[in-house]
Amino acid sequence: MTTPGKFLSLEGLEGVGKTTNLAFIKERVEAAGYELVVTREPGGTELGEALRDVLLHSHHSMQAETEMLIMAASRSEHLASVILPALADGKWVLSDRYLDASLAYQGGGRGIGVQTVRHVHQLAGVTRLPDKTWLLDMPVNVGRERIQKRGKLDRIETENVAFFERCREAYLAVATAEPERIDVIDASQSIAEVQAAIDKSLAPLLQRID
Ligand code: T5A
Repeated sequence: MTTPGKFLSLEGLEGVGKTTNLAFIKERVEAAGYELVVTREPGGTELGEALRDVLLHSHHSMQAETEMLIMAASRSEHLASVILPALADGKWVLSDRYLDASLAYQGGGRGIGVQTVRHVHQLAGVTRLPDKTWLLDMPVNVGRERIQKRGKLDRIETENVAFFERCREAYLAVATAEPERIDVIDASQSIAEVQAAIDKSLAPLLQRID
């Protein structure tokens, strides 16, 4: 029987370094002999990538609830058609954002409430949580400075500082409620320090028992 793989996710506000650290984690997991599927949200499937375009790059105005439901629809598809099959096949999965992003952005930022967002995801069949999540955390203004250097902002990135403060607060509250799953990492440190912290909590997961 195939041993199921592990499900990992990276979370945090804009510019905290999620993309920067994906390659590092991939290299570590593969060096330990596991196959890793790297994916992202919103997105991760053909339908999800189309929904990502609507969410981030379209000029449709949308209610907070509409945004949440599209995120949940994209995630439901992603979980059922990419994440769960890969895990069942013994592969590991690393997702650049997952459910916690909706708890933070739609639950906290948009003010829908974390419990309501969780409930909607249960209805959408999103019942699998990651085995390990790294929440890269740092003051809102530091991340904003990093992404502003990059140029054009997407629909959500143009929100104001108060919105991102609410997202950060919700992320930290979820991490406090689930300390076993979520490791909060100070993302204002150097890249090497951030990666050393990730490595420390990844190492025990990589130990083979077979
Ligand atoms: N969203 C998403 C929701 O509202 N609800 C949801 O459910 C989901 C899933 C998605 C957007 O959708 C929202 C949240 C977002 O607004 P995204 O594609 O995930 O967006 O993109 P962003 O979060 O915007 O990703 P970014 O590319 O902006 O940020 P990253 O990936 O965290 O940062 P990264 O790695 O690109 O780094 C940014 C810059 O900082 C430097 C890097 O070199 C780079 O230049 N950097 C550092 N510099 C100094 N020290 C460090 N430690 C550094 N780490 C990185």
